[in-house]
Amino acid sequence: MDKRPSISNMLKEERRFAPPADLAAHANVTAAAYEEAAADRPGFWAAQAKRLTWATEPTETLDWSNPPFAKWFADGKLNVAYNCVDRHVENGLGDRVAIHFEGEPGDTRTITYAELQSEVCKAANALTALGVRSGDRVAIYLPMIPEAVIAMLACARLGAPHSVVFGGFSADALATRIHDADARVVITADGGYRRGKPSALKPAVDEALTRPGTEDVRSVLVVRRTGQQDIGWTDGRDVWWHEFVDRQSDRHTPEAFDAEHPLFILYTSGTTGKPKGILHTTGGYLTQVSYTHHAVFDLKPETDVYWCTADVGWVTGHSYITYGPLSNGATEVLYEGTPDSPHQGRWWEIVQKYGVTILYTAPTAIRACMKWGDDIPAKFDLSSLRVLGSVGEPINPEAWMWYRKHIGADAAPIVDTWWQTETGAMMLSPLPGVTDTKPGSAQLPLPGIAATVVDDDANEVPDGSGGYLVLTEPWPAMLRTIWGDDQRYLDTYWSRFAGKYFAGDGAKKDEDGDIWLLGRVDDVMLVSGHNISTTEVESALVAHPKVAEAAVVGATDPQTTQAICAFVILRGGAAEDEGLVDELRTHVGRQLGPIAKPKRILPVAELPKTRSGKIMRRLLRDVAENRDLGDVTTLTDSSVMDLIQAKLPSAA
Ligand code: 6R9
Repeated sequence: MDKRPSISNMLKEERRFAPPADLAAHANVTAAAYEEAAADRPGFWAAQAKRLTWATEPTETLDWSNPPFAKWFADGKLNVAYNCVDRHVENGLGDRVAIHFEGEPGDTRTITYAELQSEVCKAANALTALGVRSGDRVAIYLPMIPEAVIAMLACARLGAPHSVVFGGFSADALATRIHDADARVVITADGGYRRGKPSALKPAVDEALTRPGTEDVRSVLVVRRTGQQDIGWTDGRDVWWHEFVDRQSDRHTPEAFDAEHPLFILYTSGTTGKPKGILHTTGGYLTQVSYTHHAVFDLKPETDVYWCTADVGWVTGHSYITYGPLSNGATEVLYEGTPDSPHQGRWWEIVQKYGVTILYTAPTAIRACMKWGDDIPAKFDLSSLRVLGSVGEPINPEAWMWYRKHIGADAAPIVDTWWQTETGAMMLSPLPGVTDTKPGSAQLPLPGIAATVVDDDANEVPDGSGGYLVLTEPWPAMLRTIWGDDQRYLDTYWSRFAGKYFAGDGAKKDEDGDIWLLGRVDDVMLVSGHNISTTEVESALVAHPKVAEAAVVGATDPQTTQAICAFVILRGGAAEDEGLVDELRTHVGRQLGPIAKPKRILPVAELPKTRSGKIMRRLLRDVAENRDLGDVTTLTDSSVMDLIQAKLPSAA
């Protein structure tokens, strides 16, 4: 077999931003954390585990006797909901706001920690009354409303692993996930608000429960969110939350579970094959999400107002809406809707209204805001913001600069956090009070994490070269397996490089040894013998003042193996004139070298995205190669593909 050359390192980025002096002076975590962790990694994590309140303190830290099946803190016992709720109330913080809820239509709810405690207790009592016992699986299919967080915590309180299914998924996707996890109860709502309209959820549950493999679901607990939908009702199976949960006692004694007790299963969409049920457990997971939320956002729970814009249906919502912030006693915003309903300044209006200090969002949203124009955030007072986070995709340096300048007033540090559903918690990120940040780079493993970049033969690449991102030591929040499929766990993550976790992402080390993510390995393009990263070409395109967003793919080409084909979205106001394509090709050539010049460039109105906002390059490759489109079910909006195909002169 031909040995593939390593991924090229073409993009050079010289800009550096030092942490603000007063943030650095009062930072939760300093450079000493790296040294402590390097000297004794398990000892470092054992110290972080003390952030939690254990019913039985662990004496063991890591059991790696049967790799890659890890056990962390195995002889410790704790209750996750107690750690996220009750202990704060016991510590006198019952009146602190846990959640500022903002519904899309503008309705609001303020929930203190004391109120959260009674809501979670009532929900736990309700689930118990529905027969849920420790170890039973519960599916949660809800919009972004407080009950989503309450339901997760109620399950955690009972030791009943939840499987949250994103509310935008179809009845089929829901049925597959209910079946795979063998869930017995489903928690849902009549509907939610999306782009100014009520959008139904319950009918999808009814449909899912007609599919084979879901017969064992005995109860469906239904939140009345919109009250505007006619919904079907199955007596004896369906119960209203407001009738059944609200009449339960608001007292409930939490039971302590083993640190390795399953906490949740979360399915990764995955581009091929059946979705993988990623299994996370209790003590190690909570330790790492709590620590990283404290360290990476420099959270000061007394004064900060934190907002993560993700959906609880994704891992970012699990770890950085529910478990991380609440275990730290944070005050957070929970927003139901989309960034442009009813207007394109909605997010900035929310930041201003609640005085948000820490914002955690995704590059796709930042690029959308760039496209809508600088004048929109400029209308709002964003001066409360002091730390900005990014997650989900590589952030193009120009999007990073825009985020810093137009949202962060050229002062707030940006933490670009690399991690995955599988890693459970953040793995690579700058620290806001320590790191000199570089636009577009996740930079370095967090204290206690070991990661590097290797070549095809598993050798670490020298600084200045590209390869594959691997994790070289076990970490507390790591997935424990794929639910019901240990072999797939071994094959997917641990077989590519012996003894190392293969993340599936391309990456490079720059001259300082800092790590840059280069996109999924499956998307890397082979052009005339060079492996070229999609991320670098996209970033070069986004660096042109007329481009807001870009997606590039390698399309089969008789001369060069693959040819670079770029789809670009222009910034508000930029015209699609004749010279544009040449101008962009020249610009990329100048930024990265002639080899990276796209052969074709197509301005488009939208790009195909997964429901969590990641660009789906596979579909664009199908278009560029004039193939029939593959599976489009995970797309947010499948009509964008028709628009893109219509633009292609060669398409049928
Ligand atoms: C948290 C989350 C994981 C994949 C991951 C990578 C991409 C996430 C990133 C990033 C570059 C970052 N990714 N964060 N790429 N820089 N800061 O998104 O989990 O949905 O499982 O996706 O997302 O490709 O492998 P998940």
